[in-house]
Amino acid sequence: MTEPHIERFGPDVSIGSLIRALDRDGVAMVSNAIPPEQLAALNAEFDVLIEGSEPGTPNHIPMLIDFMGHKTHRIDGLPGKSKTFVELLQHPLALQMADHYLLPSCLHYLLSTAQLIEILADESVQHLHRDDTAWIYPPMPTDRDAVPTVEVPQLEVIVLYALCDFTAENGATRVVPGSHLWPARRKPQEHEVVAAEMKAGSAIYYVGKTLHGGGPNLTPDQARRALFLGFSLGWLRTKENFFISTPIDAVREMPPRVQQLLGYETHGGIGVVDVGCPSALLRT
Ligand SMILES: O=C(O)CCC(=O)C(=O)O
Ligand SMILES: [Fe+2]
Repeated sequence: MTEPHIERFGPDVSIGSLIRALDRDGVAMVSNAIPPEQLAALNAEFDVLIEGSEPGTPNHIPMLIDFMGHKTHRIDGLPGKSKTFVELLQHPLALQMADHYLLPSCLHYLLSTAQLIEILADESVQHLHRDDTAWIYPPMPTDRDAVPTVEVPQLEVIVLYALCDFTAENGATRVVPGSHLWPARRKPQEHEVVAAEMKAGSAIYYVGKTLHGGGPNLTPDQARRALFLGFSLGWLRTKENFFISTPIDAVREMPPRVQQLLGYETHGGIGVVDVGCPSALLRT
C-alpha cells in the first residue's frame, strides 16, 4: 500500500492535471501559486488587519467556538478590506477548479467564504472535518461527520493559500487524501493524515468532501498564516436578496422573529458576519 500523500505541482500546472489529482485524492498542492509581489502585498494588508484583531471568536455560535480556535485570529469580510484579496479572487486556477466541479450543478457559483487564519503558538489541533457538512442538516453535535459523501453533489471547493511557510510544527493544515470518496462513517487513522507542508505562496486545493483541519501549533513563537477561499453552488442562498434590499436601520426596528426570517441569525456556520452572528450588527 502506498503512503497517503498530497501530489505537488508547479504554478504552470494545467487544470486537467490538477483535476485528475483532485478526483483521485480530493486534494492537490501547487507551489508558488501566488507570485512573490502579490504575496508581499497581501501580507502587508493582512498585518494591519491582524494587528487590529484579537485571537478567538467569542461572538461565534457556541458549538463552533472550539472549532474556530482560542489562539487563532480569524478575519472575514475580506473583499471589503483588502485590494490585493480582490485581485487574488480572480486567480484562474481556483476559478477553473470551481468551474469544473460546480458548474455542472449551477448556472454560476459564489464566493462562499474567505478567511484569513493565523494560528498562534500553542494552539491545539482542529477537529478533522468536511467543509460541506456546514450545509447538511443535522449539524453538530450529534454525528456531524457521518453525512453521505459521494451521494451529495459537490457543494463547495476550496483553495487554501499558505502566506508563510507551513510546517507540521507550526500548524500546517492536516488533510486526509482520498477521504472525499469514503463512506460516511469511516474515521481516519493517524497514518492517513498528511500535514500540508509547503512554502509561503503555495496552496492546497481541495473539495468540500475532503477531511482536513488546522494543525496544532507546537512552536514557542511562530504564527502560521493562511488564507482560504471557498466557492459554493450559486443556488445555495435565499431566492430574494433581503440582505441588500432591506436597509439595516429598518431591520433594527423589526421584531426579533422577523430579523431571524431576514437572515440575521446564522444556520450553524452559515451566514456569518465578522466570524459570528450578524444579529450583533443590530445591536451596534
Ligand atoms: O487553518 C487551517 O489550516 C484549516 C482551517 C479550516 O479547515 C476551517 O476553519 O474550516
Ligand atoms: Fe475546513
